[in-house]
Order: sequence, then structure tokens, then C-alpha cells
Amino acid sequence: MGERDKHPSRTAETDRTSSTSRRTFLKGIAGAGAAISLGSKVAWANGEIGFWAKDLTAEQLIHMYTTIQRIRWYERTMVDKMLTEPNYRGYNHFYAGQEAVATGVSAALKNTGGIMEADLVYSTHRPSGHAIAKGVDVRKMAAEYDFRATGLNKGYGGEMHIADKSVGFMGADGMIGPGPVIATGSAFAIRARGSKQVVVNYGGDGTYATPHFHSTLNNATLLKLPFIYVLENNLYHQYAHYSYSTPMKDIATAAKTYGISGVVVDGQDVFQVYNAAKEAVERARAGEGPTLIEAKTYRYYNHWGAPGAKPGELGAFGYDPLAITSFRPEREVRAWMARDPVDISRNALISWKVLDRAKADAIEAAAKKEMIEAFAWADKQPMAKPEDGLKNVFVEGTVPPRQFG
Ligand SMILES: Cc1ncc(C[n+]2csc(CCOP(=O)(O)OP(=O)(O)O)c2C)c(N)n1
Repeated sequence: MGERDKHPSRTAETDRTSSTSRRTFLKGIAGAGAAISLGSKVAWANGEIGFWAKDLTAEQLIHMYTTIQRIRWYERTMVDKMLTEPNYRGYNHFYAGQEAVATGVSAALKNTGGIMEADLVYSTHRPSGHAIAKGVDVRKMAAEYDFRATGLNKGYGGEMHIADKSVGFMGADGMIGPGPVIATGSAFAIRARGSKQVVVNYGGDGTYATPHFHSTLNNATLLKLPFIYVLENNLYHQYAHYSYSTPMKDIATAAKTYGISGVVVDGQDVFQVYNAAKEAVERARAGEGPTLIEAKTYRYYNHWGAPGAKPGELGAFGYDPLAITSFRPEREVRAWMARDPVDISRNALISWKVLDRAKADAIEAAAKKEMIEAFAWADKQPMAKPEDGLKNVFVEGTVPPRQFG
């Protein structure tokens, strides 16, 4: 058995299986990071996947681990700022806990060449990880999050509107639902142009119950578009468990309705996410149509901001003043944090001898330093001016008459 045949995250903790009664639908699958559904094509517990990202070089694997650490430290740096600097204006829907999803997906994409060549990513109201994994400049991101004039969107957008076309990051989207429709239109444009690009749309478990989810998959299937729907099932939309809006345990089974490929992956395991994304990308580029990937994952902080969090400590625990009651048990948060995507990728690379402990520590230290410096740089940037608010909104000058024929 080669080094990479060893499963990166198999431990006593992860080998536990879950019970699946109605009660566990609400609590059980939420209650343990181990409880990953094995309903679809991709499964880890029974060894269906015999290899782990074997096509990747050591350099690419290290890049993935570095990306996970960079996302984590972007989040941790920002959470500390929000908690300790009363005048800080930025806010965030934190992605910590979900880093392996964006990292695994982007590792399977082309991330350079601008809007006409790169694969395109359409993000959500929780965009930081998607953006960093796609290659967005973190200093300009930090500036945008604090409404600075040198931010990605000149300080007009803030977190939920960041975009960077140069790397194919088409934008965050604060609306739950319509995003995938725009992304499908973009996939149609790619097909019409005859380009080999692929479109990834991210959505949460909260998007299943929207009409847009279904019209998107219906049209993407009918037109065989190069479209991948990555549904990050972190169990909750805001403060409601997904069982309140979704009649099945695995949302990926919805793919059957449309006759396309539906895949459930362990979203804490970057290599499993990568393998599924790579297959979906190959299918899309070959003209074989869309894929729905459901990544089972978890967010460590509350829906937005940092209620329940403490400076310097990972995760939010206890009562959330914004929710009427505490919406998730602390033991559930801790169970998921025991299967941390940072640890899983780090342990895998060490056991595969791609990294040693000292190098893994150095990567983490560099990521932390980079993010502290990025936010410090953002702090010194000029604020967006209110009087410039209408700039870049309306086209100036005259619009030429429409040409026919
Ligand atoms: C059309 C619309 N309705 C309601 C909201 C308020 N809202 C913001 S986030 C959210 C829940 C999203 O849940 P999910 O898609 O599971 O993503 P998660 O926050 O868990 O990452 C809701 C309802 C919104 N932004 N847009």
C-alpha cells in the first residue's frame, strides 16, 4: 500500500457510524462530524475510493494545505478584530470550518486567464473562502470588507459583494436563491462561445427550497451546460436546521430528478472534495453536462459576525443573542471541530511524507502573518467617500443606437 492509499482522516473518531432515525435526522447527523452520508457515488468509509488525489504533485498538495491555512487565518484575524476593535466597521459571514470545500473545488479549476479563460466561480453571502481559494488578493479583500477606497470594489460593496474578474471570481451574492440562475446563464454564454470554461456555483443547504435551485438544475441539464452546483451543507440556514426545509437527508439525491450526477462528499476532507470536483470538471469540459456536489460541512462561528466567540479562540459557543434560543448544542460544534479540515489535511500530508511537522508549522505561521499584515494594510487605506457613491453606477456619455442586421 502506497502512502496515499492511507485515508487522511481515518481515526477512531471518524470510523464511528451514525444512527439514522428521524431524531438523528435533526440531531444525529448534525451531532457528529463523523456522520457523513454514504448515499452517493463517493464514499470513504468503505474504501470505495482507493486513491487520494494521486494526480497532484507535492507542490500542489502543499498549495492546498497553504490555502486552507490562509482562509482559516483570514477568518481568525477578522474575528479578533471584530471582537477587540470597537470602531472596526467590517463584518463577515465566517467560513471557518468549511475551508476544505472551497480549497478542494478550486484545486480542480483553472484560476488564471481572466473572465474569458479562467473557470468561473459564483459565490454566496459567505464568500471569503471561495474568493481566497480562487486567488483573490487578500489585502484588497480586507480593504473591501472595511469599505476602503482601495478595496476590491472601491469600498462600495463590502463582504457580500466582493468580486474579482481577473481570477474568475464573479462575485459574492447576498440574495439566497437567484445566484445560481445568473451562474447558469453564464454557463450558457460559455457554451455559446464554444469556450472550454466551467462554471461553479456555490450554494448552501438553504438554497434547496428555493425555486432557483430547481430551475437551475433543470435548465443546466436540458442544455447540458458546463455547470457544477457545489452545495455546502453546513446543516443550518441562519438558525434553522435544514430538515425544516428539505425532505431528504442527502440533498445530492435531488440530482436523480434531473438525471444528472449527484455526489455526496465529506466536506472536511479536501482530497475527497478535490476528487469529486475534478470528475465534475472533466464531465463538464467534455460536454457531458452538470453535476451536483453536496459537501457535508460545518461552520464554527454563528451565522454572521461573532456572537459567542472569544478573542484568540477558534469557534463560537454558547448563547447567540441574535437567535431567540441557542440554535445548536455546544457538543455538536465541538464534535465537528474534532474533524477540523486544517488538521485532516495537515495530518495527511505529514503521513504521506509530503511535509514534516516543522514545515507544516511554518506554513501556518506564514499564513497568520500574511493575514495580520493584510488587515493592517487595509486599516491604513482611505475610506470610500460618501459623495462618490453614485460614481461607477451610471454610464456617463451617450449610448450608441442599437445596431440591427
Ligand atoms: C432572498 C433572501 N431571503 C432571505 C435572506 C436572509 N438570509 C441570509 S443567509 C440566509 C440563510 C442561508 O442559509 P444557507 O443557504 O444554508 O447558507 P449558510 O448561511 O448556511 O452558509 C438567509 C435566509 C436572504 N439573504 N435572501
